Amino acid sequence: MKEKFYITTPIYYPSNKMTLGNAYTTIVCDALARFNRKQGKDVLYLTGTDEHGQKISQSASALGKSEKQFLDEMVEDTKDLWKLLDISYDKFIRTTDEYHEKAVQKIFAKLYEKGYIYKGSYKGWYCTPCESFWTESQLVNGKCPDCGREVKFQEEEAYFFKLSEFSDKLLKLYEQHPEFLQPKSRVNEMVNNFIKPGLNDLCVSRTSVKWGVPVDFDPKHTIYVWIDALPNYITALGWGSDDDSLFKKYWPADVHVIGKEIVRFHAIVWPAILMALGIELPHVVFGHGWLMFGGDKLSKSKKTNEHECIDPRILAPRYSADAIRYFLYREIPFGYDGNYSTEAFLTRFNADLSNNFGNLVSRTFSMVKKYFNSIIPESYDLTEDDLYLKDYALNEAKEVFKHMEKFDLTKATASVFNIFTEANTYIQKVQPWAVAKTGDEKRLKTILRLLLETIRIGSELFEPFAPVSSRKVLNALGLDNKTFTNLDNINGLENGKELGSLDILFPRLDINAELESLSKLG
Ligand code: ME8
Repeated sequence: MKEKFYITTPIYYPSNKMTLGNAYTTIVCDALARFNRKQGKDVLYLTGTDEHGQKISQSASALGKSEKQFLDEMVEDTKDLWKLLDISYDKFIRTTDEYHEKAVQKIFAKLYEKGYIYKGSYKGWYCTPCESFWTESQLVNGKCPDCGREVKFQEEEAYFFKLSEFSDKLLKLYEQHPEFLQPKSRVNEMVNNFIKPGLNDLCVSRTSVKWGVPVDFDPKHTIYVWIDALPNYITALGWGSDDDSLFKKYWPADVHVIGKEIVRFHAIVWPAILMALGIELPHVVFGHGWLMFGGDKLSKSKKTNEHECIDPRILAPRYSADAIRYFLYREIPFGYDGNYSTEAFLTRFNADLSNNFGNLVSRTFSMVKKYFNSIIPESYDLTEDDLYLKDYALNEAKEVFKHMEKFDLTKATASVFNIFTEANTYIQKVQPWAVAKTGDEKRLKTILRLLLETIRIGSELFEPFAPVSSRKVLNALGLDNKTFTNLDNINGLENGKELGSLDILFPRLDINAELESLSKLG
């Protein structure tokens, strides 16, 4: 049986259109999903939307729409965006899907029966127009952080989850499974900021929120936020339904990829819920950093999102999804915060995609065309220069796998580009055009074959990150393999086969002209 790999994004709030920030996580997971598929694994890549709560109702009514109509439109926009960015998710869950709502009610009831959920009362600062509770520390100058109006201290009946009982078990989990929470620095954050000061029980129901899943045995309550959202990772697999075959096959998740601001919920609350239910824990929770723009976190509610120059819906058709994807993997050190700037994006586009990868492919293909009518030449004796490039490429290929094992997409893409850079250096060194003049056909054939093989290896490895351009190159090389093949040798191409034609992969940009035209957009 094939090894399985189950990967998830957070389920995003569709209270507003998805940003490049949400796209970031989805793009990251896509490379991991594609890489694992290319390793021959049976991959399930889950994403979706978190559709309950006051914010959704407010966003819908502000537009004069019902929640359902508003959500359907948002989900359509989200799915269109994922398509535009070549996201290869296998399943999309909506928390308003009936099977999810039923399974969440079942979880709530089960936790209640087992004594992990009890009835108490919730105290906080209530903003009547926003219908939202806030804690003291969330208030801004003593007023509602959303609308700035007066708040009043209020108490309401609510159910609580006994999170406080799980401190020791969680500490033991981090100790026994150091791989559970990554990057490592997040473990100290959890232990020092939350577990050591003492975990509070978690409020898991509200009577004031109408747009939510009702507690079936006490329907004036709706199930609040995390206990509705987190279980999506198991309900999507059919947990709690008549058909739980996917759950049996794919659970536990191999990795939940999330932003750092929700690590607390995934590394504390989620394992506690699973322990309480007696369900196995996910293998890894990876909390990546934030994508920043002009010093601010990119977020749905912030003005930065209104800049069209960072709207992936504008960027992708203009520069290709591959280019956006590559930039994010390469430029934002995976696991840490990183800046998005249009200038850095355009610069990388030219330097890496156009001048390095694109140029390597186009000059090699045009030499094979010029000297050998586009027929893939055979290889003869390798010189020292050839052996150096060969070993270099095969070694970097191994490095890519090591980095991916550690979820280090930034280093993985850097290793792929080391291969392209080295191949370009090799061309300058061995000067095939000069060899052509000497009439040494065997030598010329060997050089060009080695270059084609190096391009093959690089493109194979690049495919999970930049699927469209890499696949074009692989197809032009006559390959239609789905899984990684021949990454430990330079015999992956067929002698005598004709190369397919290739357009320019990444046409070089006039950076100043692009900056000017983008600045007019937003
Ligand atoms: O938190 N940089 O939904 P959400 C990096 N529904 N990642 C970013 C980002 C940025 N600037 N902005 C958003 C929720 N993200 C809950 C999750 S899961 C059971 C429930 C990504 O719409 C990142 O993955 O606010 C972050 O965790 C997520 O979007 C937040 O999405």
